[in-house]
Amino acid sequence: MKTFSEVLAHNGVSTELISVLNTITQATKVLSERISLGTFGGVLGSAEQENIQGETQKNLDVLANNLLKDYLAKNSAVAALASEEEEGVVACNESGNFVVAFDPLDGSSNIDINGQIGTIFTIYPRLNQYGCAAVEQFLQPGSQQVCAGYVLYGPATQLVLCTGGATQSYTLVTNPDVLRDLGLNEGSIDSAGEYLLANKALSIPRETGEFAINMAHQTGWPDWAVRYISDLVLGVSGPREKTFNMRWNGAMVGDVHRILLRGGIFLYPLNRNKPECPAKLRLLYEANPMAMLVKGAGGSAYCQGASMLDVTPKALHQRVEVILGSAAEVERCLSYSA
Ligand code: P6P
Repeated sequence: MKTFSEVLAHNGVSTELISVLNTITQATKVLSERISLGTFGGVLGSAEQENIQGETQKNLDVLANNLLKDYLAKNSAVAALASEEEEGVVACNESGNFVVAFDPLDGSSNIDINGQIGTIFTIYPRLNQYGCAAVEQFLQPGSQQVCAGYVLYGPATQLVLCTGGATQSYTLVTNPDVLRDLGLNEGSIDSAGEYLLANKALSIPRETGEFAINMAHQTGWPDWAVRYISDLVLGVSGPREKTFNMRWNGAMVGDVHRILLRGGIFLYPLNRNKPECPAKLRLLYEANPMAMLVKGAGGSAYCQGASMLDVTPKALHQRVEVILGSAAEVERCLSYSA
C-alpha cells in the first residue's frame, strides 16, 4: 500500500505541490484525532461568534480554520490563502508558487450530532502579475485548479484528491498493528497516521437512481427544478418510469462522497424565497473543488447551464447554483431548463 505522497510523486506531481498537500493533510490528521474524541476533543458546541457569512461559528469551525491557516502560512510554497471563515485574502509567503482556498469545516450543523463533516480545499497556481495577496489570485476559473480535494471525517477518515488525472481516494490509518493483524504489512506508519491509497481511479456510474436535494426549499425553486424533481418522485408511474431514492447529508462533502462511490445527482438550485442570497454554495471552495473531483471520476458539474469549471469567479465568497453527479442524469436534468 502506498501513501498519497508516494502515489503523487509516482504520477509526476511536483515536490512543491506535494509539500502543500502534506501541510494540508497534517492539519486534517490533527482534526481527525480531535473529532474522534467527540465531547472530550473540545470541538463541540458554538463559538458564540459570527463569521463573514453571518453564520454562527462552531468551535470546530474556528479550530479547523486556525489550524489550516497556521500550517499553510509556514509553508514557503504558499503565497496566500482564502477561507470560508476569513473575510479577505490572507497573505502568506511572497515567494510562494501556489494559493490555497478552503472550507475548513463543511457541514457544521452535523458536528454536534456526530454526522459526516469534512474539510474541502483547492489549490491554484500563483499569478505573478498580481501581488501574492491580491484577490485576483482567487478569481481564476475552476479549470485552472492544479489540485482539488476533501477530507471526510466519517467512520473512516478519507482523503479524496484530484491533480488533473483520475480522482483517487485514501484512508487514514493510525494503527499499523491492526493492519498487521489483517496481514497487511505497511511498514512504518508515524503516530499521526498515514493516508494510504484505497482507490486509484474512482468512477461515477453514468446512470443513477439516487438524488440529493433539500426538499424543504422547493417552494423557492425555479420551475425547471420543480418539474425535474417531481418526475423523479413520480418514479415508475411518471415519465421516467424508474424508481428513485433520495439522500441528503446536510454536508456537501458527504453527498459528493456517496456520488463518487456509487453515483447520484446533487442539486442546490437558486431559491427565490431568499432574494438577498438566492444561491447557497460557494464557488471557490465548495463548488469548484467538487466539480474537479467529480469530473476526474467521469461525472459532470454545472451552474445555471454553464460547465462549473468554466465559470470565472467575481468575488471571493461568490455563491452559485450547483448541479453535479452522474453524467447522463445531469444531462437529463439540464434538459428541463433548456
Ligand atoms: P441546507 C453546509 O452548510 C453546506 O454549505 C453544504 O455542505 C450543504 O450541502 C448545504 O450547505 C446544506 O444546506 O440548506 O440543506 O442546510
